[in-house]
Amino acid sequence: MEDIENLLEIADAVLDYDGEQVERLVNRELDAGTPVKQVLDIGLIEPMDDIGEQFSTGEIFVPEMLMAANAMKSGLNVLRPILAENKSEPVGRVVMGSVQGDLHDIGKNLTGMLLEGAGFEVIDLGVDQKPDLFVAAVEEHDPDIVGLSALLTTTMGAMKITTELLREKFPQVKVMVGGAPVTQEFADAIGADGYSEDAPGAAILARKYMDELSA
Ligand code: B1M
Repeated sequence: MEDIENLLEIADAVLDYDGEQVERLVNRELDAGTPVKQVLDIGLIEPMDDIGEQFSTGEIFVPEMLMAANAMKSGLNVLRPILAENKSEPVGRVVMGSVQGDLHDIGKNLTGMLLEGAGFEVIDLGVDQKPDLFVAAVEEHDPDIVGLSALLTTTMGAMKITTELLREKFPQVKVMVGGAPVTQEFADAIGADGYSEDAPGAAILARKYMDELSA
């Protein structure tokens, strides 16, 4: 119970847009031995849902949403080395990015960190990536998997175009999609190989693909 209260203090600091405090409290929890997943889920991810809700109801605006995102990132930066540890020989290579028109990158970054933690080499293209840039990145890096992230209903079209283009040009490369508005049905409809609703699920899916590719 005390642990939960400590974790809610992190969430409060995100809601106060106080990155320094988030960083300090996340370090405190790690020193105390609190499981990283709890710090991530309760301390960092859950308050972003509150932020989204506050934005939807007009209580806050884009600058506040950005400040909350930056506060959350201060905490993610502390967790990054832990989430990405266990590295040895890469089990596979993933190119990933947020699709054209989409500037959201927190979920993508988190997915990238967990893929690194699962042993993958991750080439992160960043945000707002045109379909052609994904194609060029596949030609350059020869990945096993491409991961696409979209957070806006308006950028799901770019996800569709990118997936179709990748499917046509590189049938051997697995395309994995995710992001808040994306669903399994949408993934199936656009011809993606797979969908995961969260970052840990994406790492599990990517491992499954590598098993299939090496079978
Ligand atoms: Co934006 N935004 N935003 N925003 N923003 C949402 C997404 C929104 C739902 C808020 C709301 O209205 N309630 C809404 C979208 C509505 C819709 O389309 N349905 C919205 C809007 C409207 C906008 C703008 C249009 C606002 C405006 O300008 N009027 C604008 C668009 C900018 C653009 O992209 N062109 C905009 C801008 C921004 C900021 C820049 C201010 C900032 C982003 C900062 C950043 O990312 N660097 C921001 C933020 C912070 C949010 C919310 C509040 C939080 C997003 C987030 O980081 N969540 C968001 C509301 C919400 O989601 N609750 C909102 C935490 C993160 C860990 O979750 O990214 O979902 P998420 O990732 C999850 C899963 O989706 C999954 O794994 C993660 C969890 O483990 N996942 C994958 C993600 N990618 C994956 C890939 C995979 C697998 C899983 O495989 C490859």
